[in-house]
Amino acid sequence: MTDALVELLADAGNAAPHDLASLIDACAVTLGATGAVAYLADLQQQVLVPFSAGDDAGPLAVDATLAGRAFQAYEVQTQEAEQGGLVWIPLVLGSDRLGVLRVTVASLDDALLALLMRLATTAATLLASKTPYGDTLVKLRRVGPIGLPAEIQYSLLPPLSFASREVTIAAALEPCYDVAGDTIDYAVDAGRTSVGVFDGMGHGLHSAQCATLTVASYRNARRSGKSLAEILGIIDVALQESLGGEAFTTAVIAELDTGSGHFTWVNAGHPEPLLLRGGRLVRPLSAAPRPPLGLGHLVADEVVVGTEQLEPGDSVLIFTDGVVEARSADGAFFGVDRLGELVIRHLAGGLPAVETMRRVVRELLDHQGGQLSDDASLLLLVWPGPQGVAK
Ligand SMILES: [Mn+2]
Repeated sequence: MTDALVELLADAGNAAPHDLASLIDACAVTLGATGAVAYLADLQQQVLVPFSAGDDAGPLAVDATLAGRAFQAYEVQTQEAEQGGLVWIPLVLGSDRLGVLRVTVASLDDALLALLMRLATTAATLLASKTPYGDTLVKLRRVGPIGLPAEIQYSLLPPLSFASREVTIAAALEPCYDVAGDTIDYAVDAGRTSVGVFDGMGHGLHSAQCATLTVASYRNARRSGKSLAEILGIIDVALQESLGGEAFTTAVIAELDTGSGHFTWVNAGHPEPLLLRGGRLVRPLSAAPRPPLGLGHLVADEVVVGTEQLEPGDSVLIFTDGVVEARSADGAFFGVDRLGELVIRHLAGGLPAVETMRRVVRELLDHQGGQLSDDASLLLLVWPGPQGVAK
C-alpha cells in the first residue's frame, strides 16, 4: 500500500464522518490527481449526491449520467481523462454500492488509475464504517423527508445488498422514503444463509412497531438456533402478546444450505416465492401457507416446511403483495408474470443482482405512476453453487 493510503487510514482513525470529504480529497492530490469528491447514492439509488464541504454542485441522476453509468455497471468511466478531465470510480464494498468517486486529473495513466481505484476502495470502507457516528452521511443519502415509521425501519434494516462466494443477496423496499410495514432481514453464516421477508398490516407507526417486534423476534429465535417452524411460532406469540391480536404480519422465512443448495422455507400468509433458473421462471415455491402471524391462529404442528434442491446459478425471489398488486392508472396489476419476466431479463442481460433490483423497483414505480399505495419489497437470493462457481 502506498504511504498516502496508509496516511489516509491513520488520519481517518480520529476523524468524524464530516471530516472524510477533505481527507479523501487531500489523499487524491497526494496520489497525483487534482482533487476528489465522493458522490453518495440516495436511499432509492436514483441520484448521486456530492459529499463535499466547498462544492456547490447538485445531485446527478443515476439513469442519465456518466457518474450513474459507473455506479450501475460497477465500472470506471473516464471523461477526456487522457488530456485532463474526470474519472468516475465506483465506491463499492463487495456488492454494496455507496456511490462513485469523482476524481479530477491533469492527465491519467494506468499507474495513477490503479492508485485511484485503491483510494476508492479505501474511501468506501471509511465512508461505510464512519457513517453511524454522525448524521452527516445519513442525511446526505436522504433527498426527501423521512417519516417516523421509516426512521424506525432504517434503524432495523441490514445493508440491502451483500455478496460473497457462497451467496448473493439484493433487496429493495418501497416507498423508500416512507416505508412502514414491510421489512427484510438476513444472516450469512458458515454453510447457511437465512432470510426473512415480512409484510406488517397497514402503513403507519403501528406497522413499523409491528415490523420492529417481528424482526427482533426473528433474529432472537434464529440466533437461539430455532427451526423455521419454531421461529414462526415465536414471532406469532411475540406479536400477539405485545399487540393484543390487533396487528399481524405475513412472512416467508427461509434457509439455504450454501454447501448443498438445499433450500427450505415456511410461509405465513405471504405470496409464494419464485424459483428462477437459467433465464426462466421454474415455478412459484408452494408450501401450504399458514395464517399470518400475530393473531394466535398458528398451530405449530401444522406448519409445513417446503424444500427445494437448488441448482448452481439458481435464484429465489421473495416479495410482498404490494409488488404484484401495484396498479397502473388503467387498473392493471403489476403481477407475478411481469415481475418474474423483468427480473429474469435483467439477470440474463448480465446485470448484477443489486442493479436488477434497482431497475425492477424503477419499473414498478413507473407502472404505478410513481406513487405506491402499499409497501412493496423484494429480496433476491442467488446461489452460485457449492464453490461459488456461477456468477
Ligand atoms: Mn402489503
